[in-house]
Amino acid sequence: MSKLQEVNAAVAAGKTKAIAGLVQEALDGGHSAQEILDTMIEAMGVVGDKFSSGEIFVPEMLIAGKAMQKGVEVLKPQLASESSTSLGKCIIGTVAGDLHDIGKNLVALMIESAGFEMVDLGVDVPKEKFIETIKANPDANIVALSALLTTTMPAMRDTVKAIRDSGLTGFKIIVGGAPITQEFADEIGADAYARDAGGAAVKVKELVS
Ligand code: B12
Repeated sequence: MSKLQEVNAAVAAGKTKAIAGLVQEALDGGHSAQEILDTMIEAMGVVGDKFSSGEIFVPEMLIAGKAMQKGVEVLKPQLASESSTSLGKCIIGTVAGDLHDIGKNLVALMIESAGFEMVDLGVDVPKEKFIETIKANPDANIVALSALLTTTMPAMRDTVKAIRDSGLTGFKIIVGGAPITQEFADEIGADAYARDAGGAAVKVKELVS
């Protein structure tokens, strides 16, 4: 089994103790941080499919998520190249009712390394909290919303609407997450959509330029 396959298998099996060492070994063996991240994301896809088919349950999904987070910790220095320029401030959070944060954290990391100061509100963030935070940070020029469940897409829609209805201006809204599409982003009035963390960093730079 190659090192990348070992990393993949360790995430899928939720090996939270072994994962950091395996990721480090993969890096030392010459694999890029992006390659290692890609194989971990692929493993999470398999975990999701097994959950859908009833082969595994929430605890297994949770432990795989923990393993992935520990693996990402090791990759952070490689993924986030220090940026000396300041492009502004980004407020990020996972919308109300949604507890998924692995993807959101990756997006935050990539946007931060693109040169933005980050205000991370965490998960299950009510729309009122986004508005309150935008008011408290008048220098914020990006608001980023994440949703991983089809059932929380309406909360994303409500959040964008509430932010627009608040009359606050001076920032752009970017949305993303597995069930989100460009079409949905357009429909709910977001300014931008990106499919993954790398794309999010590119998009936010475009939005403020
Ligand atoms: C790990 C996991 C969990 C963990 C979350 C742990 C954590 N700290 O995040 C736990 C166990 C808590 C969990 C719970 C549940 N989950 Co879950 N989970 C997953 C799983 C396996 C992996 C998610 C993940 O981390 N992927 C890896 C990251 C890197 O990818 P990502 O999140 O998609 O993020 C990338 C992009 O989407 C994008 N992105 C993300 N956010 C943003 C934001 C912006 C602004 C932008 C631009 C881009 C962007 O960039 C990211 C990086 O490239 C997925 C399956 C899957 N394939 O996604 C199911 C999945 C999302 N879960 C699912 C379900 C059903 C649930 C539960 C309802 C299960 C239950 N019965 O309780 C609960 C809901 C809890 C809640 N209220 O939120 C379903 C959703 C189905 C649907 N269509 O709605 C999935 C798809 C599994 C499945 N196939 O059925 N889950």
